[in-house]
Amino acid sequence: MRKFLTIVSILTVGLFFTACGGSDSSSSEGFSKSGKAGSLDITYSSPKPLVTGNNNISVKVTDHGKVVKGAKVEFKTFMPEMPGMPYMEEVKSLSANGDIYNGNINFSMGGTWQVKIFVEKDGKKYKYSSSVIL
Ligand SMILES: [Cu+2]
Repeated sequence: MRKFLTIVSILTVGLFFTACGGSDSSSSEGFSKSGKAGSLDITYSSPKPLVTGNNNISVKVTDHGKVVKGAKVEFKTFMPEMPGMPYMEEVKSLSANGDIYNGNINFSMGGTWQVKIFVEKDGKKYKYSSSVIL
């Protein structure tokens, strides 16, 4: 329960800063993180800051600056077992949508979530490892 209250406090502070950032453009209020999956560059983003619950996540995959289309992209989230909570995991296949792949990603609780993005293209498999804190 104390952890829950801590999370609520953090969220409240976060909302406070968001509310005070009125002059920011909407794009700067969103979420974005990038990294490498082998030779590929991966960016995953959301138009809004990530929240507990549903998030509209987009993944962009590029190969030396060129957009990679026609890949199979899976978005895995998991959280190690913690006191009072079993190991949690969800894998979602993202839908191709123009230059990006997207889907709804549900984070069922606050805390640190591990993120793995699996990309399969032309028989090759790539993996990007990341994490988010909610
Ligand atoms: Cu947990």
